[in-house]
Amino acid sequence: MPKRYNVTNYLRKSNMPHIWCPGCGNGIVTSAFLRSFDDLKINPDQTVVVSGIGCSSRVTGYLDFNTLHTTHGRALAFATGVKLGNPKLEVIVMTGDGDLTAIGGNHFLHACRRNINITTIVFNNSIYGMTGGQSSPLTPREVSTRTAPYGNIEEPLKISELAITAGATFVARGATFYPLQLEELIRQALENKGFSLVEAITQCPVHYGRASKIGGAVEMLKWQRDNTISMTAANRLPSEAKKNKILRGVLSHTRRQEYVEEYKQQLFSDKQGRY
Ligand SMILES: Cc1ncc(C[n+]2csc(CCOP(=O)(O)OP(=O)(O)O)c2C)c(N)n1
Ligand code: SF4
Repeated sequence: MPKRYNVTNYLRKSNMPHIWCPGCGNGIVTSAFLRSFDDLKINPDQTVVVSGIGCSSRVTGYLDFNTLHTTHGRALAFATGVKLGNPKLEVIVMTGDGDLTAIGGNHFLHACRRNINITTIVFNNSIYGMTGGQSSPLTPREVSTRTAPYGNIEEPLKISELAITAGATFVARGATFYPLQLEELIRQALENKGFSLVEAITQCPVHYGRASKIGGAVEMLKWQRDNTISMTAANRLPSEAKKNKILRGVLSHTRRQEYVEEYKQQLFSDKQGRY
């Protein structure tokens, strides 16, 4: 018997209908998050979900937690303040690839470097959805967007690899074609005591589907099926068979001291770490 989740209990039904287009992957990422949250039995009243600006960042309007819908690129800056102000809170950032890596890129690097206990879920649709399909730092080369009509000539950031290099202690990549794996990755990220990033590859059929010429939502999901591979499967394959495939799974899980803990110790070392 499949497990039943109370996902709809966490939604602000008064804010429905949502603004997301038919076929958009944002709902799949959101429900994967809610299932893992429900499974871990985290107290929603002790949880703060923070977002920036973008289609994906509208998620905070739909979640019945303590939510902060902040300014473009600044979700991690606000979240850092919340976590330092009250370290007992579970702090989660939900953000778009543009929000996190373009205008918010600097905050992202420093949150990874500090290893602050915040779980960040980035909806990676490889484009700016909300503003009409401009290139984001994650848009692949050659894709023609509103800001690169002759094709993107910039090398895309490898966001998960960047997070690992910058010091995040849990980094994973999932995709909306594989919602159960995505749920499991988010669960592990929420359990990690330190900075966690889950890169969720998701589809924006309206802008990226057209720009990339992949097509509509169904074709975009099939693209994920054909172009991504789980780490477990990849480990069994010869290198030629997994060439050019995007890896899904836990890419890195390390341990080191969490920022707020160390900050507390330094501040209150004479008072046994009372905060
Ligand atoms: C300071 C500032 N600059 C630019 C914008 C315009 N803007 C709003 S959303 C957005 C991009 C959103 O893209 P992304 O974060 O990838 O989210 P998506 O809409 O694709 O989910 C931009 C540039 C803004 N709101 N504020
Ligand atoms: S524009 Fe794209 S990202 Fe935004 S809601 Fe529509 S499909 Fe989703």
